[in-house]
Amino acid sequence: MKLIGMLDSPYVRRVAICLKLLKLDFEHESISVFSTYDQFARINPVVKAPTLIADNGQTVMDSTVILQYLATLAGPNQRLLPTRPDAALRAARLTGLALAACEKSVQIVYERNLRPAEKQHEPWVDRVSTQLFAAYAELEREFAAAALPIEAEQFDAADVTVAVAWHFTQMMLPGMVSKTEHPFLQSFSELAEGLPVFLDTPAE
Ligand SMILES: N[C@@H](CCC(=O)N[C@@H](CS)C(=O)NCC(=O)O)C(=O)O
Repeated sequence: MKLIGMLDSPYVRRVAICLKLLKLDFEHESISVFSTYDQFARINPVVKAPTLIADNGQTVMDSTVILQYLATLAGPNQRLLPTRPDAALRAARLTGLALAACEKSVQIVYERNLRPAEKQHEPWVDRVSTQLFAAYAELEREFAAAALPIEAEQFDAADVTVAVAWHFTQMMLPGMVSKTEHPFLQSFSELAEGLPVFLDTPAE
């Protein structure tokens, strides 16, 4: 199995960390959807990171879809995607919020880095920023209200995704989402980023 994509993508990083938590063997090829577009296109013509090349050679994209497939390889007792309805609902809610935060962060980064200055559209950036702040405000409320995992073994894919999302936004848009106004997210992120599996899968 091969994971294609750069770890500075939160989507690639969440899959890489989950692969390790599931103890599944995989190779990682750090290919960029931008600087090595043609090389990426030869693997997946849609050029989306992450792309997983399964053992039979078929390619699969979209981090959530990839994680659903990986959970089946890990067996019914895997705990990355909870199956109990209350735990699954909470994981779905956290994952949706964290992925929205990733998407809004990526949209701001693309607007700032890919568009020429004269073509930037501030009302769009304002709208996306408001959505980004709302996603993190909701996540902070969720995290304030529940016990958080401490050991890597306690992390499910939703926990990984929240930690990766927060780190990504702080890395790509420093100062945009206040750390002091999100103390639960910030301390959860510090804990997660200090775990061996996160240190072994660096975003930078
Ligand atoms: N919903 C997708 C989003 C993946 C995504 O947008 N990845 C970015 C890299 S961070 C990408 O492939 N960008 C190139 C493009 O969209 O053309 C997922 O969860 O995997």
